[in-house]
Amino acid sequence: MPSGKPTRAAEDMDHKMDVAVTLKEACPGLKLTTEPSILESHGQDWTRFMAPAPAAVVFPESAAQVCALVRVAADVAIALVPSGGRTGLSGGAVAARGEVVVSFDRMRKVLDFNSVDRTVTVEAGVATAVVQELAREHGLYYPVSFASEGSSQIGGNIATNAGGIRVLKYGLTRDRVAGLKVVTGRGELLELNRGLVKNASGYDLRHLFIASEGTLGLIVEATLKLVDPPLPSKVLLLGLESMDALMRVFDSLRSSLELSAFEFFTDRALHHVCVANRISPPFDTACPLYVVTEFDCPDEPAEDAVMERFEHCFERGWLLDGVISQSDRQAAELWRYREGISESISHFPPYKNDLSVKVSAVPDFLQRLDELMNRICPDFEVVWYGHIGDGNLHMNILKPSSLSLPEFESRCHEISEETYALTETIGGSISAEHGIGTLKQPWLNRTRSAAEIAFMQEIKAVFDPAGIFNPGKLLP
Ligand code: 2HG
Ligand code: ZN
Repeated sequence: MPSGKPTRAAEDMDHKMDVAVTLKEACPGLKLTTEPSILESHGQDWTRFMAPAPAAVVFPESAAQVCALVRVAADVAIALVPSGGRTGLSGGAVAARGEVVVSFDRMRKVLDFNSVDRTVTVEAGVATAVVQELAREHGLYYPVSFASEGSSQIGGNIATNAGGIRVLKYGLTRDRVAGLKVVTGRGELLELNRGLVKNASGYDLRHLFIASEGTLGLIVEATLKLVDPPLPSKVLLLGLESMDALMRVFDSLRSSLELSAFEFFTDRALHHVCVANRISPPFDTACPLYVVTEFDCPDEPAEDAVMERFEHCFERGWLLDGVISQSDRQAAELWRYREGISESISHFPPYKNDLSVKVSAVPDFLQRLDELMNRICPDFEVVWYGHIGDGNLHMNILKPSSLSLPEFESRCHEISEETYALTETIGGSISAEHGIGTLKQPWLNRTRSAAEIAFMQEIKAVFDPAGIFNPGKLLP
């Protein structure tokens, strides 16, 4: 028998077993697993840069079980990583250091629909698409929408303040949250804002939990505001001549149309979507840039306004080509060119940037970023797309097959230094809608001042005194 000090791997294994045994004893009704395939699936999100290594995954079924779990975890210092649909792109739901993953897969109840308040109250594990469907069934609309809405969960949407393609008209997840129930690091259940429209009774703690990335507490329930169903709409897919034309077209269209989305992508992005989905490009003319935009189009005057705007842009040389949807089916086909991009490049894998600047700064930002990429990484393929009507650019750097994942990551870190320095100069953010997680954490100071970060750390210590919630994420 070998003797001497236990190895690091053996210590890790012992720690994981201790954690599982402690939780099993202290929380007898809580479903817990250490099954390797579930540790792997539930210990990661869609980022591919960290290996999952949780000690266990737990599946609470009620807020009371979450409270009990947190009390035990705080007592014996067990780190908890909240996990929703795990569609995140910044490593916020990754458990790579022997943490316990708290999955909300068994908290999927719809608790209430109120037609007078126009709200729906759901447990945290309810999928975004279920809320959308529920709203539709009641003749209303839940406007937060993005490609992963079928599997992403409301708790995760709130924890990252998810955006998506309709922010231009309807705002972010934050704008939809009328009330929250959260479990703090002391194991207390807080009910925040109670679904009220007006509530001038002091600090609105609800907003601290939105975009907190699981670092302040566990969201167990949410009351969400629904809106009127949208008017009939149409989708335009446009081919553009230059980045400069992009914002001119945006300005021109929104001067007379009610836009609900204005999304862009480059020819490289189009190439990957077409290859992955075996579809043809939309136009015979190859264009450097494309826009998918959706707008209310309830009647003939609205259709006339679209044609008038299209001709205006075309005559000025901003547009090279365009097609307008004639049916819902065609609208969905046009959206596919934009919505399919992320998945079509996921196998490389890409290194993701989720940048935002003020809309007025978009042209300057795009041009300077393009120059920067050409200077510092001409050897990499960089794919651009995003919600450019909100000032949000998704810049994906694709891993060449010649580099290992760690080599690629280290090059991307060097690139990030410069990308984020530029973003800071322009007054932007290094995360528009994906969160900071672990991937962007080293650069938080490019977007938040030292004083802000210090306040954020103090706030965390108030809600999570034992430091058990998602340690290492968001904050240094
Ligand atoms: C999107 O807008 C998503 O498609 C994913 O936010 C962005 O893949 C990305 O970088
Ligand atoms: Zn996006």
